[in-house]
Amino acid sequence: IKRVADDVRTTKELKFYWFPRKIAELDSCHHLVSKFDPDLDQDHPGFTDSIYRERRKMIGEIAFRYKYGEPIPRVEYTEEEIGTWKEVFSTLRGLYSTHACSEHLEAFRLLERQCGYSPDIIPQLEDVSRFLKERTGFQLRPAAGLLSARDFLASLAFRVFQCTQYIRHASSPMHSPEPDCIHELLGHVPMLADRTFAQFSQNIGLASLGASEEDIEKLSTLYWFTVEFGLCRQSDGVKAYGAGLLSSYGELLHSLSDEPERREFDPEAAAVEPYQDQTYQSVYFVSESFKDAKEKLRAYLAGIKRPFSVRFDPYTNSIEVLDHP
Ligand code: NLE
Ligand code: FE2
Repeated sequence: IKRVADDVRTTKELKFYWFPRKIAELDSCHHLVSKFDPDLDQDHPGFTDSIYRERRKMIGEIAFRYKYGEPIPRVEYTEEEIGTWKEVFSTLRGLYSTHACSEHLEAFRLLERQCGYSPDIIPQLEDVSRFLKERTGFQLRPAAGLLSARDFLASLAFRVFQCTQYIRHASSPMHSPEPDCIHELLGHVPMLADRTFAQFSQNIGLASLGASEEDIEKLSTLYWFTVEFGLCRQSDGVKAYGAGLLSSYGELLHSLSDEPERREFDPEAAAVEPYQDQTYQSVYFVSESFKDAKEKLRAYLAGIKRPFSVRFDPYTNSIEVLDHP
């Protein structure tokens, strides 16, 4: 205890990054990364499609205007958009029984029964958010695109998941380098309905608050190789739990084929492993179980230095800062 107190004193003058302490302050955590913007990225499948770009702008506006506490506005999806959803939903649904982890399968069945998941309708974020809130306390808020890692991770600390609402371009349904509602609804949402996984996600978020740039980079890489592209061992073999796999027919097959390398999950290694955000990963990390992953993560996070510590107060949805200089 003494050593900790000394550490705090020596770092007293350290400045740290602003972070939200109240859930409503997530209203200012929506900085976008322009990497995959269809207006700016020539390789985006929607770059030459002005109708698609207009649509993205319109749906993005919902996110920019959104304030915490409001119901998430519903989007009336077009026939073409529903067509894309249907194609991906039907193809992936068939693959889940052999490729998805049991937690995902179980939540997916619930979503079909209670939340209208089906090939014919794109579920609305507001309905899904209510469903999740009852299961694990997670809730959704709309995001206009790929967010900065700092903003995105900060929301996880509050059990808020920032969700895109537009859909991928119709020309590339089986893999998208950027998030879209297919990725969120088929990949992330079922996993966020699992208690252990929800805690795992929140813990990464809590560790990110006020962290150095270097630690944010490590945490988002760790997030990448677990929440996005993680595999886990189950009684009937290695299965996918990463949302980036569960929303991409192409990569889900690839991840469990003989092609990529699979390594035991080790947070120290996963936090610095180079990753691939344009196409399939060449390396995946395999966890023994969520419980095991959560424990390993906890040990790793305890080693990150910050001049203060944080605690989430679920009664007020706010962050308490302890040992503050
Ligand atoms: N590759 C995923 C998909 O096609 O759904 C999206 C990954 C977003 C990080
Ligand atoms: Fe994602």
